[in-house]
Amino acid sequence: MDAHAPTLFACLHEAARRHGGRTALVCEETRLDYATLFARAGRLAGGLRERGIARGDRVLVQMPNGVAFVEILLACLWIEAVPVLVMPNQRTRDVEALCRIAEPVACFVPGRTPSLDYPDLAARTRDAQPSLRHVIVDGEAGTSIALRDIDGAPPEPPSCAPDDVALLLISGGTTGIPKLIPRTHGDYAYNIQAMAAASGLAADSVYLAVIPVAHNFALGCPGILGTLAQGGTVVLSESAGCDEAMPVIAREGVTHVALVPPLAKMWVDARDCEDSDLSSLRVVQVGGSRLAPDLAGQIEPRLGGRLQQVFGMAEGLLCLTRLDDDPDTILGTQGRPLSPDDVVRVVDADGRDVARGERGELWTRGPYTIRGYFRAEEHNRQAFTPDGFYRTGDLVRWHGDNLVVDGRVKEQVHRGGEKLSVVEIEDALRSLDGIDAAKVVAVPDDVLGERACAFLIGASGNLDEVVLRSRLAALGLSREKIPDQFEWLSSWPLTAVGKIDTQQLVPVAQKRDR
Ligand code: OOB
Repeated sequence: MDAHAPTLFACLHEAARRHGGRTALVCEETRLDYATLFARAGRLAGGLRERGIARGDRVLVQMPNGVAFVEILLACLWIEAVPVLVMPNQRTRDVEALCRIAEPVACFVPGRTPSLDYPDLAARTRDAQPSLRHVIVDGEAGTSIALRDIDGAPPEPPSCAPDDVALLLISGGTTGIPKLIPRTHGDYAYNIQAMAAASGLAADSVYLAVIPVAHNFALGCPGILGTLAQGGTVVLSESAGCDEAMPVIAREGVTHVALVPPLAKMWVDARDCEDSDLSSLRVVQVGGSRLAPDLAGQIEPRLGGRLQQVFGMAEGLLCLTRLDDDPDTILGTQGRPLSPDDVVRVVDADGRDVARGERGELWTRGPYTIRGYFRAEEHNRQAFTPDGFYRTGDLVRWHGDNLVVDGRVKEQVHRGGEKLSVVEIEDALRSLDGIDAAKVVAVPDDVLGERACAFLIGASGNLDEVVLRSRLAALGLSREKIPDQFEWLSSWPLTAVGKIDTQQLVPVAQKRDR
């Protein structure tokens, strides 16, 4: 990274200086202007430093969408401590595993909520994790430290370098132990600024965060940090439900919002009865998992605002449709890389480039993509090539200048001798009357190696399997692509950020007697 590139902290600090009196944050009844937000973050930074938290120390942050999240993040950057951003509903097992790798000296948690006693959990983690000296609670603290009691004179702004690690993100994978992703000041500053430009976000924009801001999408694509670096207004909502979020869009004149596909579906369906004025919306970003073309087509008519598909990963690479792309590109592709310096290869199982337009695994290297996970040498040898490409595990193909994502390499069903694309089967299923949503997973099978199990959601009740098979055949789906098993659900199991959690579906399919 160029030594003169701006750092993440400098981008944000400069925006605060330029836009002091403008509204930076809105959360329920709280409204903070830039000057007040930075004054509060500075005092928190001073208090943390007085407690001995120093440059390079890792600090676990497991906070919901709220003002405290932003203040804590800014305070950490201020004293050059490295926040480890954990999703509020990330499982305890994950958090403990992350602690063993990151060895944080402090952790920030909310007060007790109806669903989880965060302070109690954090205190127990502290007992098991010798590095963890401070448990800081935004609420009733008990034996821990209350966030409101941390206060000190604001330190001098830091003089960090672009290559310094600014924050650690958590990998999105749902298998195994999550990995820590070191994002630097320089790469993340580029990330938020280039994404702000590509999504038309400027000082007069209002960004609504409904998915967890600990996730790269709502944090920096352009997310809350991209908005703050532009002098725009961030509106934080802890709930993504239409009844709460849509009136907020109307009240605050929200221009930008980011959704994951299951949430986009909920919002589109809600418009049958939810009639808040959404006419302020300019851009609706959807990403995180595959957006089916039929749902993509309903975003603009039902929510207003331009659809922008975002195919991204916490490891770096961001692909996105541009606001002035033609409708076929916006509805049918996941866009093209953010930076002209992103290098994308589409390769076969032996790592050879496939012909343009053929499907293969995406490998990438570029100015804001990591070259290795934090403290994971062994895993890094598999996840990165010797010349620095990140093996994403995503199956993609070029469609003109844009990429189409066809699922994950490991999600293909290896049935008998064939490799089946789950996306093709899901699209066929969803086109049938009575099926609202479909997810096909590969299930280990004694006879076939793997079989295809289709999980289905339909408002009008379960359809008979024989009928389903004949309808799929009538669509022209070849025999081996017709799922071996069908299971009906009333709702999806979701990951911490709200994607469908396929890992939870496999055991359900396995349990069923066949
Ligand atoms: C985002 O980041 P992660 O790290 O939670 O997950 C990354 C993975 C990708 O490798 C891909 O498998 C999947 O999520 N994914 C998509 C997708 N966007 C992400 N699959 C299909 N279509 C898409 N549009 O999920 C993320 C980070 C930044 C911006 C947006 C999403």
